[in-house]
Amino acid sequence: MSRLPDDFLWGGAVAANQIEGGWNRGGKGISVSDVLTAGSHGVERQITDGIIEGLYYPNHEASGFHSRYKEDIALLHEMGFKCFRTSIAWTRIFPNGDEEEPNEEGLLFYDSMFDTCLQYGIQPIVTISHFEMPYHLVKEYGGWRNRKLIDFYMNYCKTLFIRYKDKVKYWLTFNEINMIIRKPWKPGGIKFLEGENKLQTEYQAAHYMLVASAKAVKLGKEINPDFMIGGMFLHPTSYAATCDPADVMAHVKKLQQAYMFLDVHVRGVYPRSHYKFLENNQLVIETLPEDAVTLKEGVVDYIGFSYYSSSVVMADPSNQNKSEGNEISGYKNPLLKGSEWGWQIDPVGLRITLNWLYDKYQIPLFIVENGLGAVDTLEEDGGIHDSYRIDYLRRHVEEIKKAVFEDGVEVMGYTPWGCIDLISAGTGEMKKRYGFIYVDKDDKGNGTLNRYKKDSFYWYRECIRSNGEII
Ligand code: BGP
Repeated sequence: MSRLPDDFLWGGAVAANQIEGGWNRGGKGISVSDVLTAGSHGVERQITDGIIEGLYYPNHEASGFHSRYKEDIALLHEMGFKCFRTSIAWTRIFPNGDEEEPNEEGLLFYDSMFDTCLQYGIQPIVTISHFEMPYHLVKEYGGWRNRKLIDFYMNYCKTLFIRYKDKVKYWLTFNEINMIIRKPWKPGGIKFLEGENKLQTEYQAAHYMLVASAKAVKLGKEINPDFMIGGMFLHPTSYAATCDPADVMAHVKKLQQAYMFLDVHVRGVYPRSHYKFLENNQLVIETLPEDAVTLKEGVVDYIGFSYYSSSVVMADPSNQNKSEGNEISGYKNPLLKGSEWGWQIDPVGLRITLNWLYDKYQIPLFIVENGLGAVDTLEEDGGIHDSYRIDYLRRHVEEIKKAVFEDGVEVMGYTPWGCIDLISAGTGEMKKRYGFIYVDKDDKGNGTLNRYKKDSFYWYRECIRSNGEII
C-alpha cells in the first residue's frame, strides 16, 4: 500500500507534567501533579495536601526535559518529526492560577522550546491543559467543580494565544476531557469530599470544562483565524460482548454517554440522550443561560483522540473478568492479548474508531496518542531492542493506512505517546515506557537521565521518511 499524504503530521506526544521536571524552577508554582503520590501498578495515585517531606514525587524531576529540551528536540528531528505534541505547564505561566499577570520566565521557556522546534521544521501541537493545573486552584477553589475556573483558564489561554500566535498553529484545549468522568483527579484536579455526590460533581465539572473549551476556541480564532483548535478525547473503543441485544444496548449506552463530549465539542449542543441520563440519575447541573450560545460559538476544528486498546461491554455487570484496558475500563476481550499492564492490544480497533468518528462527525481526525507501555532493557552496548513496540506500532500504522486509503477517513496525523520516556500518568512509574528514546532513570529516581535510541527509533525514522510506506 502506498504513502500517506505529504502533509501528514508524523510526530510524537508528551505532556509537561510527565516529562519536564524542574518543578520549582523559573518561578513555577506548585502544580496538582507535583503533589500526586507516586502510585504503582494497580494503586491509584492520590492528590495529597501539599508537598510532604520525604514523599517521592516522580514528576519533580521527571525526564529532565526542562533542561534537556534542545538535545531532545534534535533527536526528534533526527527521526524526521513533522510535529511535536506537548503541553504547557499552567504553573510556569500562572504559578497560582488566579494572578492577573503571567510569569515572564515561564513564557520565555516555551518561546525557546517552540523556536527550537520551528528551527527544525517541527510544528508544535500544544495541549493547553494536560492533567495538571495550579495546586492553588485545587486547594482554594476545588478544581474544576468551581465555575470560577473558567475565568482563570481563559486568562491563561489568552496569554498563550497572544504570546505564541506566530509560533503555534495547532492547539488542544484539554487532554482527554472525558476522563473527568470516573478519573476526575486527572483533568479536573478534583479530590472528593466526604459524602459528595461524585457523579454530580463530575458532570458539573464536565460542563464547566466544555464551556471553557468553547470559549477558548472562540477567543483563539479571534486572535489568529489560522489557528486550528481541537478537542482531545480518550476514545473508549469497545464492543458488545455478545450478540445478545441486551449487551448491544449496554454498548450503545456506553458510547452514547462518552460521545456526549464530542457532540458538544463538534456540534455545540448536548445530545438529548444526555439530558435523559441526567434525569435518570437525578443530576441537576448548574448552567447559565448564555452557556448554550457559548457552546455553539466554540466548536472545534478537528478531533484529537487517544487510542491504546479496546474492551467489551456486557449488560450483566456481575462478570468479574474485568480488564484494565483504556483507563475507562470495560471487560476483557477473550480474542485479544494484553500488554504487560493488561491493556488489550487491538490494531483493528483503531481503524474501527477512525471510521466511527469520521462517520459521525465528518471533521478531520488526529490520533494524538497511541502506543505500548512496556518494560525496556538497556543493554550493555547501549541498545534497547524493543521489537514488541515496533510490532505494536507497525500494526496500528497499517490500520491507519486502511482507514485512509480504503475507507476515506480524513486523518491529519499520528503522534505516538511518550516518544521520549516519561512518567506514567496513571501509575507514576518510569518503568512503563512508551518512547523511541530511552531515558536512564528508574522508579526510585536513580539514573543519569542520559538518552539512548531504541530500535523503534530507527524503525519510526524509516516509517516517517517513507510516509508510512516502509513499515
Ligand atoms: C493517557 C494520557 C497520557 C498518558 C497515557 C498513557 O491517558 O493522556 O498522559 O500517560 O494515557 O497512560 P499511562 O501513563 O497511565 O500509561
